[in-house]
Amino acid sequence: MEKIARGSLYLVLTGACTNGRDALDVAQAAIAGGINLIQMREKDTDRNGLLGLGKRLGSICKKSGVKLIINDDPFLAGELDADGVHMGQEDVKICNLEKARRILGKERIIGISTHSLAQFEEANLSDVDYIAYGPVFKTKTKDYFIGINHVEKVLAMSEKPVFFIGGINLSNIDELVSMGAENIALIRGITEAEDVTARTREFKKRMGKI
Ligand code: 3NM
Repeated sequence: MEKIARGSLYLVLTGACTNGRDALDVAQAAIAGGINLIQMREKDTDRNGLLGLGKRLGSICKKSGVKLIINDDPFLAGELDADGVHMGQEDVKICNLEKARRILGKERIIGISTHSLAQFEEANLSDVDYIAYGPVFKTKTKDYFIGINHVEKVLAMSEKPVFFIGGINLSNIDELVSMGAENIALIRGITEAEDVTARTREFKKRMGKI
């Protein structure tokens, strides 16, 4: 089976962006709506906190066949027996991809963020299982965005599944899908929805997956 199914919707879960709701409840609701992967992305939580949250998220995800990806830290991903790790451009300076692969083995997922064509080209040649490309739209998480001009180029050259990320919502997803985007990753488009399950389902529908 492919590590990343075509047409995957990827929730990057950050507790600070849930409008005060429990991150686990939001995860559960997204799972009910058909989310395919969840990333635990908590930049301000200490390791013990991450271990606790990661265990609880892992158990929810396992029950429903959703993949759990841990942000930044392959050691933590291994310790949690998660499905994989997501590495940022800064993370790979601390732990390079070869080392991450040695820690996690070839069955687990390694994904990487890219923010330019040059970074994408480099990632495309490396041992990763998916490439995230963005921010494609304006997002509160980053102070810049790279736009959608190169979306088709990136898709044409890619050897791996590509997740587009950054500011994706119901008003702009159709444009991405019409350009050929198959996989989408997002935070607020899902975590800030009043009805997380319905919103997740709507994204899947727009992606042609319902
Ligand atoms: N990474 P939202 S954009 C976590 O471009 C993250 O690498 C990005 O949140 C990248 O869907 C981003 O709320 C934020 O814009 C995604």
